[in-house]
Amino acid sequence: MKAGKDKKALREELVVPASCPHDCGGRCFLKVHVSDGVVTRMETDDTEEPQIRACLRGRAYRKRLYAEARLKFPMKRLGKRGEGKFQRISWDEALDTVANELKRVKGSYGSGSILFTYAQGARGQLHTYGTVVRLLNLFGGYRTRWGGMSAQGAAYACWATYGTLITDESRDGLVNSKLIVLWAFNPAVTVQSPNTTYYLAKAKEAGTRIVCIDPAFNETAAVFADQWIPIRPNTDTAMMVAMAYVIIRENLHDRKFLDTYTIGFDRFRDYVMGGEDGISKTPAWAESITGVPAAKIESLAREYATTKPAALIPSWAPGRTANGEQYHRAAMVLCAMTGNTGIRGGSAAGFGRPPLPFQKLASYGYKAAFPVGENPLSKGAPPASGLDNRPFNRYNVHTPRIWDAIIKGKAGGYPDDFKLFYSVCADPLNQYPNINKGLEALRKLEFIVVHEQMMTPTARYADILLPINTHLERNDIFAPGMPGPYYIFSSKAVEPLYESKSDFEVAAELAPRLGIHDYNDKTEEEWLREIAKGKDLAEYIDDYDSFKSKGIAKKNLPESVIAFQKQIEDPENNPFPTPSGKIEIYSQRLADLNNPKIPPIPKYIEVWESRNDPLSRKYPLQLLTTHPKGRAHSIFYEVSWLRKVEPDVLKINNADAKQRDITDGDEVRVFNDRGETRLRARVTQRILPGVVSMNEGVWYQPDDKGIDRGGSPNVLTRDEPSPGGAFVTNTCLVQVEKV
Ligand SMILES: Nc1nc2c(c(=O)[nH]1)N[C@H]1C(S)=C(S)[C@@H](COP(=O)(O)OP(=O)(O)OC[C@H]3O[C@@H](n4cnc5c(=O)[nH]c(N)nc54)[C@H](O)[C@@H]3O)O[C@H]1N2
Ligand SMILES: Nc1nc2c(c(=O)[nH]1)N[C@H]1C(S)=C(S)[C@@H](COP(=O)(O)OP(=O)(O)OC[C@H]3O[C@@H](n4cnc5c(=O)[nH]c(N)nc54)[C@H](O)[C@@H]3O)O[C@H]1N2
Ligand SMILES: [Mo]
Repeated sequence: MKAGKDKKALREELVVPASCPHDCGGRCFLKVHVSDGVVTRMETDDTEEPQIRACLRGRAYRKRLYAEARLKFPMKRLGKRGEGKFQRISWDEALDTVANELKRVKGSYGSGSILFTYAQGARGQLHTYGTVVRLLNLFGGYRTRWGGMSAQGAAYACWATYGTLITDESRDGLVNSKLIVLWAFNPAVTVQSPNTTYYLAKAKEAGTRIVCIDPAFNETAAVFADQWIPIRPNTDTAMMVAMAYVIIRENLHDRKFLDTYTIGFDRFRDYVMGGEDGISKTPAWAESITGVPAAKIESLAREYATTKPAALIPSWAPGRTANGEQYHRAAMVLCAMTGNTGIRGGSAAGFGRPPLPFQKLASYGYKAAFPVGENPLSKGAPPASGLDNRPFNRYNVHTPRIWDAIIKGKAGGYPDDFKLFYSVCADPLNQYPNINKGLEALRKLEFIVVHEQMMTPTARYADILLPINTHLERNDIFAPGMPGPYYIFSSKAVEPLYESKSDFEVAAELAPRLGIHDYNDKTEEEWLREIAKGKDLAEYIDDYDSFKSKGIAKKNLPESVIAFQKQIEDPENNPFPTPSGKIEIYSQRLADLNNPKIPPIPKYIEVWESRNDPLSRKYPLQLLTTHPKGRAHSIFYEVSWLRKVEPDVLKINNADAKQRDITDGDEVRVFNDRGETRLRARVTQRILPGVVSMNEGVWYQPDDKGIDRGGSPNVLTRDEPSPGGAFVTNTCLVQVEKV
């Protein structure tokens, strides 16, 4: 405490509203207690239900704010890339170096040799990677990545089937469902839309039956499920197709719905019943693929077709597999076959977005209100919703191929030879598949600049490392991560720590060094006032000042909002936004691609690295990498409290462990031809034999032999997209041995 001041006055607490800005499907309300310029504790929403209640991550934020891993000063690299040796420099030196390198690389090789990677580390309306995008657009452009890491499979399937990503009902609708099928969906941990578990609890109280389908007996299954159906990873489409078989055979499908709202059901039926390829997709057929007993598939199919309304909610995780889009397409067809699309308490099994403000985005990805301008190098690129991915690759790099693109450049068919790597709000080395290839790529570049809050695995590879402040050190407006009816004003609680600045300030200070004089003409406060008046926000925010002091602008919806409600109630006047105006069970646009891996109707297609792959003799276990309870990806890894709540372990079934002489708590090596990591085993019956699972987002921590000692799964995963463009981090064969 500073001398000379009144102790009592200093202890007087300030409580400011805030949120948590990271890449999580939540976005909750926090009350930050500040004493003498220091955050002392955090609380959350304690008003009437439905609250916007923060989880353990948000409530541990004080530990992130003051984490040891925080970057304190601008730094330049000493020693080799990745060695982690840095020297403190001044902001002037850091910004001059970045500006000079940008100018040098642009001058020598052209703007296309600047590769900008970003992610959703900060999802404000003002403070995001977009602040740097604006700068680089004004500077003449850059190449970047295309394709979402989370759900490109789901997005692709939605565009093909529905023509939009706004496909679902708000979560409050769950209380109207008579049956809820959570397909690989674990909202007790993996937050997707605020309050999902609150409404699941309400539904359960009302007597709704809840079924969970997952190779793991996950936390949601443990708390909510009446039935857990374990399934072999990456085989979900086979089970769905067999459910369709039962429904058709027993004549339980809703013909009127199919006739009115869909096209191509006949073609799908032909495939399912065996007319197309001579194979009837019976429950017995599916049992041999999925490991789910035929009788269970039959009874779930019957129950799903005869209980109305029923909500089949597929998560994105099985979409992050080598043929992930088929799983999403098949789920959508089941919804249509049972007439559950666009009705209260039903589900369209879509992307997960209801028609709520701000989330009314047609595109996939996060878009802040802050204007970023146009990238001159992306002029003429097709709209994100295109189903032919080839044209995208002429402009930018498919996200999982970034490392390959840096290594091979134009000679490998990529749009440029990349020289300068610019990373903002992202941890690509850690989060993209195939870390070992990533290391090779990062070593090859001429210059790497990283804007970061923490010393992450990517940050360790920077040549210039710029310390960015957290949202508690600046003001911003937040929308829910996945839709919900509210906005949050997140206030600056403390002054920026150490020498940190926001990405926005950094971009604004780089601008004149790059000869750009129209980057910004407003203060943070002026921007936020303007943003609050913008489209969608103004529906919620009447008065900026009271929003700012209360911290929340929320609507209590009288009833759930439902995508496609109009299409269902009045189909004559409301076509679906597809070429045919119908739900496209058969998609001519997919047929035109002529790619057997993306057929025009959903089909079960075996993945590479499946249990039947010859590679499985060497690497017999299927690895899943799930989203952690204590983190948003790698964010919060720096908070040791949270690592204690949920240690990062390898979940392995007792039978597989016994074969390998592994007991609970043993250190194990998990490996394949791409890499190796070591961590502790959790021997458990909560995972199917033949399957192992670990958390994504653990910081990569190589020892001097290059073996990861953290338990970071992306040393194992393959950097190849699915045919529709998804990350495939849930398709991966490994072997496990006791160390
Ligand atoms: N094996 C495997 N890999 C996966 C996944 C998986 O399931 N399995 N999931 C994938 C998915 S769905 C996703 S979305 C990606 C996530 O990939 P990323 O978004 O790259 O991962 P994060 O860990 O969220 O990294 C965000 C970084 O932004 C930083 N940050 C936070 N706020 C700010 C800020 O204001 N400014 C700046 N400059 N930086 C900030 C954080 O410190 C953090 O290091 O990972 C993908 N990778
Ligand atoms: N706590 C927390 N919440 C988050 C995030 C986070 O990092 N932490 N990240 C957010 C982001 S960016 C995203 S994209 C979403 C991701 O949300 P999801 O895609 O739902 O991701 P996961 O948690 O990886 O997986 C959910 C379940 O899928 C199962 N699963 C994996 N593969 C298969 C399969 O082939 N078949 C079946 N049937 N099940 C399978 C896993 O066992 C797991 O129980 O979560 C968001 N919410
Ligand atoms: Mo994600």
